[in-house]
Amino acid sequence: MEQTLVLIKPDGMQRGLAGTIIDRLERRGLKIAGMKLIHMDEALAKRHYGIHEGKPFFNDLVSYITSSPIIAMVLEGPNAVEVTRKTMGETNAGNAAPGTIRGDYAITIGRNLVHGSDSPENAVNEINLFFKKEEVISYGKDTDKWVIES
Ligand code: IDP
Ligand code: MG
Repeated sequence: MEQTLVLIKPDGMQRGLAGTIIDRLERRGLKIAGMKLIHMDEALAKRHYGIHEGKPFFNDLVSYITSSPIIAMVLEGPNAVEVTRKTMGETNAGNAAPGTIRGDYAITIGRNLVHGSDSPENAVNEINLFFKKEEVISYGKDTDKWVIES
């Protein structure tokens, strides 16, 4: 089953939206396969956002993501990467559709509450960056058959 990395960013934590964000994703049918509270350091931030190095917002992005503890999660489900990003809404929260996490709780691109991997390949790399193998647990739930037809 596909997995993705989700981060509840510092604004989500500071605004007390962690429970709401987890609730949205969990109720969608995604299963929590890993979860931890961490305070990202600069080195981890630069690795995680390495693709954006050199862009005008890069330094602010690193400051922002290291400014408070965050929750890192591995979520699992069919098409988990795309389903998570659709549930999150557009990167620029000001354009995000109502009904999405960003569209309901955020209004700018620089404080958009949540991160989700953008491809299955990147999801594997990002999960390995944040989680040891034994910290990610795949398990069945009695409700699985009511969420995913077999
Ligand atoms: P994503 O988080 O939706 O995948 P990316 O383009 O990968 O979006 O950008 C990573 C993060 O960098 C965004 O979520 C946002 O926090 C920040 N970011 C991207 N573009 C801008 C910008 O133009 N100004 C400020 N921050 C930005
Ligand atoms: Mg991205």
